[in-house]
Amino acid sequence: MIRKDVASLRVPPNLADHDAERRTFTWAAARAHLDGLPGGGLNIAHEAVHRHAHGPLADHVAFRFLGGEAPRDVTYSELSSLSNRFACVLRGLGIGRGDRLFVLTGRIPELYTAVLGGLTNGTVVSPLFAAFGPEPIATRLTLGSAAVLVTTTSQYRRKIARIRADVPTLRHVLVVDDDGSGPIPGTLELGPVMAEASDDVALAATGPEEMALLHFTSGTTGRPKGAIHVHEAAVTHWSTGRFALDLHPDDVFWCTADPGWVTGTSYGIIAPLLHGVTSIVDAGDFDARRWYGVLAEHRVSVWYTAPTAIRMLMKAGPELAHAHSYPALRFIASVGEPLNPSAVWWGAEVLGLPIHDNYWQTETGGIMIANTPALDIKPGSMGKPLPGVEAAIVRRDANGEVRIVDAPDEEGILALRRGWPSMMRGYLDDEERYRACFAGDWYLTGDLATRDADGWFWFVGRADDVIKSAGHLIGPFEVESALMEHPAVAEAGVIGKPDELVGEVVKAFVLLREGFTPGEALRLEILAHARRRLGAAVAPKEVEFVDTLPRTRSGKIMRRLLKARELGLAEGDTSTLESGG
Ligand code: 6R9
Repeated sequence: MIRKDVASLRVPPNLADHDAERRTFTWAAARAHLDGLPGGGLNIAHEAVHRHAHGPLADHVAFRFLGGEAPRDVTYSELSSLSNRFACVLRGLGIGRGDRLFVLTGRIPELYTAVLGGLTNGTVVSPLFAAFGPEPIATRLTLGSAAVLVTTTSQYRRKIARIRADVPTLRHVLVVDDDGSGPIPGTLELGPVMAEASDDVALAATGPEEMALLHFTSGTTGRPKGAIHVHEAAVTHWSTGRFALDLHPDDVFWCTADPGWVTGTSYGIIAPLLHGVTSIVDAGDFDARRWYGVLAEHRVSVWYTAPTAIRMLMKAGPELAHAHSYPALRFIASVGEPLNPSAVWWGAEVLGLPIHDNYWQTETGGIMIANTPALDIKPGSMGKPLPGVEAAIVRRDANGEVRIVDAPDEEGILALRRGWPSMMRGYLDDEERYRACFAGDWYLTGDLATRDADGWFWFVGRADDVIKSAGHLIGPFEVESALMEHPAVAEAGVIGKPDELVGEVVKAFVLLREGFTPGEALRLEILAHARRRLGAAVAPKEVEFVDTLPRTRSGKIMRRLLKARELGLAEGDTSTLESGG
């Protein structure tokens, strides 16, 4: 246990007494910290940007973009103006409220402008991960009925050109020229159209329950699910920014997640802006030496990162960390996958600050369970439910009824009582899968966990076959489908193979068609095929040829059995798997 002494914290935490705040907190009171719009409306872009642009924060830096030749600072008033210009561009193209805007770029300023400009215009925004290959991109653009896409010339030429015809709803593509390759027929160059656009546009008077963001996430089977989030979600982003990330006005905040994943949007864009703080955006990939440099040089005070990154820093050795000092750093949080107790301690020893694990999902829109600054840390635990959040461990009884498990330390499904503002409002066009997530008032996360006698929650494993690799959620079905498009592949079963560094790596078991023989050349060819289609973020790292794939009587591939074999467990003994996965 890491004991906290609130009096000794350099900055008094926003949440001085976790349990006491939970007793008095109301969402209505949190909502009162936002402006709202006349007539009961709410717009995330107004709360995050425009209201600050006309107040004392106008000249405060909203984003510091790293990755170009020199850091580029964008103030709240500049961000507001750029977002308005982008909204004006959309309007000029006939893109309005409820239309769908997708963004596929690296972490460049245009991504942030497009997201906030889209929201300003009342357009629904869906950021995609730039390391997706053409197939996951096409699937998401199609499911989401994309009307407009913002991307770069390099992404366009490599991925969009070949799938564009498959997405008939896609009316406009705006490109940022990132490789000097010049105009592409059928696209508009973003720079020039932005230069011509006016920044004097009326904010869309969106309602709190109007769709704002669409985040795709993966399930065990079938197509990706588009989790619908509404403008009201900003209330959770505000309160979790305050309580779980402890944001204070002078903070320099660095969320290392990409907006193509939910963390990078909720906490890489919205929450810090709601609090009027300065955020660091680093366009580069992980690099231990550079990351320590960013923390030190830009005087990051609150840092939100992920277990894989922390494990990579641990591996890089303490010397690199000690090449700098971090006098500004005061709070470190982590999310996305289980955080090893040793990583919590590593933070305390090497950086002088323990790492604070927290838990949530694409569906929950914001942090639900957290180790907050004043709360003692039990390393290995995800912490306690935040103010406004009620969590429980539940199980189905013999009749299929969901029952709350009251006894401590009993494993069951982690459930959250519905009612927090950033809960998804549905899966796009998939009412059935959405309904299946609930039992009465309880949202079932699909994660297995325990709660101890003191009320701390402990992650046990996922109840399904979804893979978490480097914090990124990957659906095995999407990978299997892409593999089966290779002429040699008859069938494929895909699992997450435990990995010390990235949590799990994607591994595929492949059954070849008649006439193809296993061999190194074919294995590499299948790996390359998958990488081309799916992109580096999703493609398997390992392919193993098999003679048979284990199946249920109904013909479904038993991924759990594949995993048991991989782990050298007795095949009948998949119970260990359930809790270990
Ligand atoms: C925010 C985000 C959600 C899944 C979730 C769980 C896993 C998230 C975790 C954690 C252990 C934590 N997860 N936080 N597992 N400890 N602190 O990651 O959203 O990409 O939708 O993933 O990630 O399995 O259900 P998303």
